[in-house]
Amino acid sequence: MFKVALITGITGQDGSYLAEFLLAKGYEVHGIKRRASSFNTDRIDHIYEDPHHDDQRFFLHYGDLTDSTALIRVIQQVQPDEIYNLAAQSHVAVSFEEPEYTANADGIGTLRILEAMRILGLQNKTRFYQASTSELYGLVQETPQKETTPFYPRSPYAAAKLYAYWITVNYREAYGMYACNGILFNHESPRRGETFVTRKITRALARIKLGLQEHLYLGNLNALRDWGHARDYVEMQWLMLQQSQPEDFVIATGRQYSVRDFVNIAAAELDMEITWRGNGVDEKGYDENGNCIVAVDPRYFRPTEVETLLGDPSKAKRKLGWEPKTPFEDMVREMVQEDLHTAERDHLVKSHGYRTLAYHE
Ligand code: NDP
Ligand code: GDR
Repeated sequence: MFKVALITGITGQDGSYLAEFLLAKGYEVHGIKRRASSFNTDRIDHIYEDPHHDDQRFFLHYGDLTDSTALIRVIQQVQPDEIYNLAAQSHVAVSFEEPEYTANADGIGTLRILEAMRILGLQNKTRFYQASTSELYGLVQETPQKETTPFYPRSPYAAAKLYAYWITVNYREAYGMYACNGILFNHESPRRGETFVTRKITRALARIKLGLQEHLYLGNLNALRDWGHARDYVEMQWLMLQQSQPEDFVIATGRQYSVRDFVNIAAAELDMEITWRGNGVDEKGYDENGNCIVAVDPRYFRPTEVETLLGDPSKAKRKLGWEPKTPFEDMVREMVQEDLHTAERDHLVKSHGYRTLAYHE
């Protein structure tokens, strides 16, 4: 008998990789997507199955983490063996602009799913994974950060995720549910949202290289992160639900780079030289030597910043036998090459007089 999984946030970066992974394992996969005014399934279109086929194993349902009734309806209909709660307003900077919505979707949204499981009597059948985050450590109290390191959230996003973390622990302890937190450090890929710093950099440099864009403006260049590959990390999300006991795990690479390092490595992949500017520039994005100017724009600073994150994944290694597979440099190369490919397509389209997609930072 195949297992049935329900993924919230299936249209996002992790949701798309996890859906591929579970389908390859023989699962029946259901995903919750939001209604949008235009198509929002780019990342999963390649695994979409025609609902008219008899042997369909991939299904999409409308729903939203702010809508209890829809969540209860979908969970009742699907009767999942495993729920992966990946849906979230996941942008830290945006959470300062939309703190209430972020709390509702990322914090209370998690409670809504756990309660739906209880209301439907699924607490002994369905296993639950919560997408927790290294942002919980915020103003770090210990380096490297591990499962026992105290939390100190530094954004409305992190505060909402703190609630989600503890409500997951509470439902495990109160009702004996198989519920666990993956405390995942930053993970990236060619499918990363375009406004997160890594993808913003690889996309902008590829476009600048082909003359499709002039400037790259960034915020805090000194921020340090532990960046892994999303494809490696979704395997962990699954592994955490296959154990005899539910536990929380840190997932990280144990290596740290700055935003500036990321720019330099991506630029080297494109044979580009970088000139750094402390403040924004008015002129074109190249200096007198033809070097690409990367400038700081304080608009991208956050009211409270997380300066440094470095994870200690030794518990995951010891208990789950897990290790990240993709080296940092290979991940940057993959992202750069995919964005270069897209930029080449856009360049071709533009050279034939057609409009390309708008560029937003
Ligand atoms: P993305 O931003 O790429 O995807 C988020 C997903 O959540 C999208 O499918 C989005 O839908 C959906 N979503 C947003 N709001 C709602 C809502 N109110 N109701 C239903 N669905 C909603 O995030 P990632 O894939 O990168 O991350 C997955 C999860 O892991 C998130 O919870 C994130 O906070 C967490 N996380 C991510 C890390 C990372 O480095 N990537 C690290 C640690 C934790 P739509 O496509 O319509 O916008
Ligand atoms: P983060 O990712 O906040 O760590 O959250 P992001 O890529 O947005 O920022 C990483 C660091 O880069 C600095 N930075 C910039 N960030 C953005 N977005 N744009 C810029 O121009 C820029 N310049 C510098 C930031 O200040 C920050 O220090 C991600 C999300 O996926 C969360 O959902 C997840 O929980 C955490 O990772 C772990």
